[in-house]
Amino acid sequence: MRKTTQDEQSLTRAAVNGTLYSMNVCKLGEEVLRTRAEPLAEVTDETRQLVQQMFKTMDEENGVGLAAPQVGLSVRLFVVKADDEIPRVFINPQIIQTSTETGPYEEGCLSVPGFYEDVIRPLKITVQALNERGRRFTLEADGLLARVIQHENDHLDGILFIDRIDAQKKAKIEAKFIKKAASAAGN
Ligand code: K1U
Ligand code: ZN
Repeated sequence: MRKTTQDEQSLTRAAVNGTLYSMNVCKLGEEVLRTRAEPLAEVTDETRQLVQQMFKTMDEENGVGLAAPQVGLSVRLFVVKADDEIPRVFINPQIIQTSTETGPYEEGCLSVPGFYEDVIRPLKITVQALNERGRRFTLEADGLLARVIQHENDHLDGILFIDRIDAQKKAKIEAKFIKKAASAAGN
């Protein structure tokens, strides 16, 4: 029998019995957040179950997006529910165009809770991806939607929003985060 990879096993665990479980969100310091994720080979019922669990987790955490590496799965998939409240799924996404016009927006991240910083990014993008039925689509986005898609797409490449801010601010956040995590662990 072919050996399954850790990701395939995790995907299976996420879909046990068809029951919707929310998932733990990985935090700054965990290796999976710094790993380039692999494309998803096919879109199956298991993928759709994972997508539902990711939406449930995102809603419970009051997020507007969530990428698979944030729930410990190193695959190229993310979900977004921005200000229009439309749930959108992006599998093997590619940002094929970005506007030359850029601007700041105060970003947060469920993997770096409690910290917010202005990040400068293109204001408009065009993205191509597969949806949860495995169909290819192209989307032009601006506003919060464009912002969140870029933030989530970064997660697939092991990039966090703190990598896109001033180095001193990043170092301060990392130090505060480590301190906060240590005190939460009772150290
Ligand atoms: O990837 C994530 O960690 C989710 C993240 C997405 C995101 C929010 C804001 C700008 C870019 C990307 C969050 O949802 S953080 C939650 C949050 O603080 C927030 C929610 C709605 C609007 C703005 C921030
Ligand atoms: Zn994030």
